[in-house]
Amino acid sequence: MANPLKLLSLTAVPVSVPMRRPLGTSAQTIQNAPLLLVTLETEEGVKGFSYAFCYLESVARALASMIGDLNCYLAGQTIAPIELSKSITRYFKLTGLYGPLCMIASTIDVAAWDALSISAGLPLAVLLGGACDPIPAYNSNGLGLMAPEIAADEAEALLDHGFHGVKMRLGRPHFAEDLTAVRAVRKRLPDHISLMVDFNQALTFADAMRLCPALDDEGVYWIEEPIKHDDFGHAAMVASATRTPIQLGENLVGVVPLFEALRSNATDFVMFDLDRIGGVTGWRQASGLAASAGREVSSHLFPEVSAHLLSATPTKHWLEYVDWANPILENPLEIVDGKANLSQRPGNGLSWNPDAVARFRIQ
Ligand code: SMN
Ligand code: MG
Repeated sequence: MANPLKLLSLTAVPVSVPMRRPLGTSAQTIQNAPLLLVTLETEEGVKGFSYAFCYLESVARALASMIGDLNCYLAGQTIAPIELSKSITRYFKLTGLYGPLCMIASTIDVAAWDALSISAGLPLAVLLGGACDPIPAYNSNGLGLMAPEIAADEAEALLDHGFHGVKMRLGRPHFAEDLTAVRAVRKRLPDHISLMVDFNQALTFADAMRLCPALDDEGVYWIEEPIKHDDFGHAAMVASATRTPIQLGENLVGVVPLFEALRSNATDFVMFDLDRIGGVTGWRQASGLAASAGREVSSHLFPEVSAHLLSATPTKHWLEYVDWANPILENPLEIVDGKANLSQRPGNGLSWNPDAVARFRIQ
């Protein structure tokens, strides 16, 4: 039978949700998560949900108004994500589909796949061919650029719920300070706990060639984004000079740069950001590329939906867990023994708590 779902409306509500543990990166400190909550309604009454993490409140506000315009443009179209994606690409042909605009396209795609899996009566992971088993997660809340002993205390606290990994941010003005913090955290964590570190692109190429190998004997599981995220040629040199695996991918927009990163051996592992890689549709294409290049795939943010996608990713690796959306979710993602329990309901498991949405709404 032909897919009967047709898009009736798209609505978006920007919210700013206080974070339990602020995130101090080398680029910016984030205290509140600005989220854009998107609801896609179909003529058949099925609703699909998704959210974008917008980094800035101003971006969440701006994207909400663009979703309003796209609502008029897409109304009446069949919920066929590949076709919807072509329509959205055409809509943004002259602006280019980059930066926050690609978040809009991805978020609509995620909501469309949610509606499809709800109408099929299947969890998203199952619809995509995954097993729906629990996914190993590392706790990526907090652990920003803080004093070494405070970081060690926070790292220990982040092991609640049985997490087997945590990620700390690096990129202080002097590497000696980063090293002291890494040593303090590593010393406090049991040996079997993986410690990821994330520079958020803070290093120059020349510094990375020196400083990444300097972390090789410090018990670090991966080194994330040491240099500018799209400098693949230099990243490949850093990766071959460093025994610790290099991780990058959160800033890759669509599959073309991923293909380039893989082809130039810029990274040992890859991570996909659901809202930059192109939603569920983009992730599926990207996971095929990663599998063909023999690279393990982790997720970046959006743990609720990314858990479904990892479940259906042949080379799945780690889920990045953050609790930032929990206050506005009716059913926050459950972590048991360090693994994320995928929602077994049809769809991706997202739905909004109306009281919380009203409370945190950006005016
Ligand atoms: C990050 C996530 C969200 C905002 C800023 C930085 C970070 C990560 O790079 O990988 O978690
Ligand atoms: Mg990162």
